[in-house]
Amino acid sequence: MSNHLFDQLLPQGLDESRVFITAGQGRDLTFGALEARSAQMAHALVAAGVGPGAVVAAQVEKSPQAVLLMLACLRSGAVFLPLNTAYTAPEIAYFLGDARPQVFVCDPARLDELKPAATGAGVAHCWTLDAAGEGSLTQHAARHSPVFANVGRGPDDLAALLYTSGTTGRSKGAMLTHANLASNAAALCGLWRFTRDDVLIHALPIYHTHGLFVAINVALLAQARLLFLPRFDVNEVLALMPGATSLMGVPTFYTRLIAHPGLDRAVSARMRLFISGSAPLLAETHREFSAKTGHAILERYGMTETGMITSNPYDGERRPGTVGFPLPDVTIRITEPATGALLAPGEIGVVEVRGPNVFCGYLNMPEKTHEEFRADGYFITGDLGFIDAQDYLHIIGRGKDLVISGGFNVYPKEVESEIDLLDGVLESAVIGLAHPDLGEGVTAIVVGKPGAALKPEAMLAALKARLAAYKCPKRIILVDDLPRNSMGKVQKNLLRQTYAGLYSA
Ligand code: MCA
Ligand code: AMP
Repeated sequence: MSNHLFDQLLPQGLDESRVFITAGQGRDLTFGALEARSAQMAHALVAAGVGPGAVVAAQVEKSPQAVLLMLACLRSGAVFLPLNTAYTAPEIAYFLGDARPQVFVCDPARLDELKPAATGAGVAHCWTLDAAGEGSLTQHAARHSPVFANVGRGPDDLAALLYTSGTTGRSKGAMLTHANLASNAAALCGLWRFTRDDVLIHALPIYHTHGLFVAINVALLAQARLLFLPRFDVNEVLALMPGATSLMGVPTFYTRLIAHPGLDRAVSARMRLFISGSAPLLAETHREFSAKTGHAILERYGMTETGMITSNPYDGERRPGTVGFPLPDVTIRITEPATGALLAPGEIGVVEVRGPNVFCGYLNMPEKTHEEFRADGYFITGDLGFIDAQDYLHIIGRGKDLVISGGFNVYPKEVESEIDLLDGVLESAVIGLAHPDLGEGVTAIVVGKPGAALKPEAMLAALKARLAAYKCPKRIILVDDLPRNSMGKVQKNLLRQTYAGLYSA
């Protein structure tokens, strides 16, 4: 039966002996193995009661087997829910409770800690998978046939569920269809000219759109090869560069590469494409990289809810400080945030997007979904920008209260809610401040209750038990009160000005 996304990613008749993922120490995965072993995993999922539309959640380290799990979900008709490995047990409990998966796969080292959350959410099977690709998932799969008749799935069926943080503090599960993912992968593969000759350095995590759907799906479509690194390590990336053709990364990858003495024209001579996204790439970083390597970084812009929206051109000028043009089939417009009225070129407003890439709603949140779409189907991104005279989109800020740290989104409200629960805290304001490595550093400004002796280190330790490490403030600043406007609203702009140079010292 036809399975919309899988049939495009892994069409029949592929050269089975070609290597798709190189992960070191005999852990390469060929296209043949991809087909056979994802079939075994799909059987295991079906045997565990996974039917069309069932959710399979995974909080696992990066490995080729984690990619097999994503493919097995597609094949069995399931909805794949990848979860950031930094999430704590309380965070996991929320996601499982909201998504109600049939199967949850986690790292064996965290099984005891996370099992109560899974049981509480009514998860039928809790399996394991470690960084080496071992665990009960692999054991279950090994018992099954390497041939699997894919469950039929059409373009509008759900393929994945990805949580994005919410401005109100509650994360929202963005529901992505087969067509959303297939159309975006095809557009990017063409636009960025990926072919069988490409070797992509893959140093991103695989639980977000960037590392999962942009990097892996584009490489699959092109039948290119991935060099899998467990995480970004500047020395390892430089060591792989002479044998590679492309890199996808967040701006922090590029600032760290620029700061390394090993980055030069010689090491990057065989590379044809450096792509950046997930957070703003400073024009200065673009220019410095170009000066050291001769390569113009190609910046693109996207969101979990939409996949990629715009990209600088492959040929043509890759203009620093801009995110380029809409992808084929995607349309964007700039509107007045409050009214939705269309703005003229050059005017700053909120970016809206429509196209086959745009998700179909937030799980269990029909009202939130309704609020974020215009009546004519445009999705309101919450990013502020303008379109210049040559049609390049510039993102100049965010209408939403959001901090992007090293490419990870942090919603201040979520962090403030946890800080406010700590003993002795009266109130808090969380802001993002310019950070030389992470782009923005999460910073908490905290007011104590009268007489309370707050200790930032102890506060941080308590926060780390509740919040993923990347969401925890890099600095906590204690103050007597927060600046407020006449309406009583905390003036975060003033706080951002006051502490602007905090991380540059
Ligand atoms: C790690 N830490 C961080 C971050 N990463 N803190 C703040 N922000 C971060 N991004 C914490 C660690 O837990 C650790 O805390 C401490 O900082 C030191 O970590 P370090 O060794 O410097 O971190 P790293 O392992 O080198 O990671 C930095 C990184 C990584 C390479 C920038 O965060 C990364 O790979 N980011 C990519 C994110 C990404 O894929 N975003 C795409 C999503 P402690 O010492 O307390 O334990 S957005 C998306 O998909 C949209 C659609 C799009 O447009 O792409
Ligand atoms: P996420 O919710 O993780 O999907 O993050 C999406 C957000 O990342 C967007 O709404 C933007 O604010 C930001 N983003 C992604 N790419 C870029 C970029 N190239 N420049 C500026 N912001 C970006």
